[in-house]
Amino acid sequence: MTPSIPETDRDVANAPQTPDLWSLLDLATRAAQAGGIEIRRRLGNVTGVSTKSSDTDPVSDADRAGERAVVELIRRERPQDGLLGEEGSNEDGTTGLRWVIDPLDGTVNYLYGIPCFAVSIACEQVTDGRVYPLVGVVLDVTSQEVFTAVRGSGAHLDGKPLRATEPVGLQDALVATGFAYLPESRRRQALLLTELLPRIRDIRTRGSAALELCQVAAGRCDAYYEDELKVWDWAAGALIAQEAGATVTALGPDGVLAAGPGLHRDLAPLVAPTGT
Ligand code: 2AM
Ligand code: CA
Repeated sequence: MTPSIPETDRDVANAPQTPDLWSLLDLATRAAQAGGIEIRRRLGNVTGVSTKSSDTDPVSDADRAGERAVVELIRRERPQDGLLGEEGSNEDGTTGLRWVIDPLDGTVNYLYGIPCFAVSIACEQVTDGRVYPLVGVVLDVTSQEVFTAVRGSGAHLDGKPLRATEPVGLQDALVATGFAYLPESRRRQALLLTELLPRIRDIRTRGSAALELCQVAAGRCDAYYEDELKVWDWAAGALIAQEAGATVTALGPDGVLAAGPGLHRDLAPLVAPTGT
């Protein structure tokens, strides 16, 4: 006889709604496209430029319009979810889901017309103070490449699976990094680089954390580290790199290190931020 399942263990009627990850990915992708349209429309004719944390940390009407477009679409389709955006969106929501939005990552490139800037959108589940990334989308606005990831289902570029490089020895590693906006942070970051650069193949710095993480996912770079970021810079890209097989960990309180597992082990002690 089949043992019966104790009724107290099962509550089908009141089971919490589990989100359909593919529909979240679909919404994230459409929201990124909507933001991208606003960003592209203003390219070459950027208005309303001001600075934020320092004189070299710009924001423009394009950043603000991009975030408005993204938020409008998400609010329309999932009005109860939380929101956190670089340009000020901040709502708690009631579903336990939170959308993390960088409407224009790589703002300096954008202002110079350098084709390396992106819309980055992640959707995360926040439960008991812990954050579980569910889906991530990074749209390279110029090339129109769409990098995506769904937790547990891999990372893709325009539908093709992505794989981070592995194994890569330290001396063969092409390592990407970026620099903070504050002068004292840059001095510290530059000093660290003087020790690292002689030990690796070379350094790349593209000015967009979101796209750097996608380059690692696509094997176009072996590693990326940067130690003064905000969650919207890396939330989507980190899931994309991780789902492509990279190890992605925190670097200090506000940074991230992403690389294939072996290279990650080698790099971690060399790129840990120092107190100076
Ligand atoms: P942004 O273009 O949206 O400003 C460049 O090093 C990368 O790091 C970019 O993704 C940039 O985002 C981000 N970045 C640099 N300094 C930052 C800071 N102090 N706070 C948040 N993001 C920063
Ligand atoms: Ca950013």
